[in-house]
Amino acid sequence: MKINVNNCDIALSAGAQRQFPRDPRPQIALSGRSNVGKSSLINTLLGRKSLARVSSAPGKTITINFYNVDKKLYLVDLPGYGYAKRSMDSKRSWSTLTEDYFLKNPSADALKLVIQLIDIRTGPSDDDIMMINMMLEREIPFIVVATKTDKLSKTALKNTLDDLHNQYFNGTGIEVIPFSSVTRDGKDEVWRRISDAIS
Ligand SMILES: Nc1nc2c(ncn2[C@@H]2O[C@H](COP(=O)(O)OP(=O)(O)O)[C@@H](O)[C@H]2O)c(=O)[nH]1
Ligand SMILES: [Mg+2]
Repeated sequence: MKINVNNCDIALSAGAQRQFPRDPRPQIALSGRSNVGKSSLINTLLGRKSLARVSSAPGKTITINFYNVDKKLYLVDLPGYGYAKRSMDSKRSWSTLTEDYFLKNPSADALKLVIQLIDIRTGPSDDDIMMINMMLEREIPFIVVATKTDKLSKTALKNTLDDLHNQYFNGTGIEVIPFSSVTRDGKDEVWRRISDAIS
């Protein structure tokens, strides 16, 4: 399928489950901690500077943003999780809206792939692991993308990827795709996975 990435816009910003799109167009969702680079990844995939809002502070209003890409798919920017300071607050680090997206989504069949972002320097957080386990349990297709590879030297990057694999993903069949929105490392690979998922 040919996708014209120049033909994209924000389709809607949903603050409640009833606002989720109900058309059958395939959805690719971005999941990850606040600040891990979800919005930057969307901008990189679409070759834009600032279609998706990139911020250094965790967002205040919780919305799910649906980006319409060439009327062929939605890229879905989910709220970042995991910035609660104390473990007692950990429940609150998950927004009800995100839960609704996965558990009460009228277009659940349209969700073709979740791109689970983790920071290459820190590896998966407890919340990331929880998210991955939820997707495994529910058989939601996903890939893991390790962001900010530009922050590591070539050698450190290779060692870190090996460590990540050995510590967390060995024998799971889960592959980690290195990515940087600064160097665009991994952009083509992520697009390939998206194309495969929607074809
Ligand atoms: N060096 C570097 N910084 C990045 C990368 N991706 C995101 N950032 C920075 O990380 C911060 C959070 O990015 P953002 O895309 O808003 O994360 P989000 O909260 O997951 O949407 C911003 O300051 C970005 O410029 C990357 O690949 N490399
Ligand atoms: Mg964002």
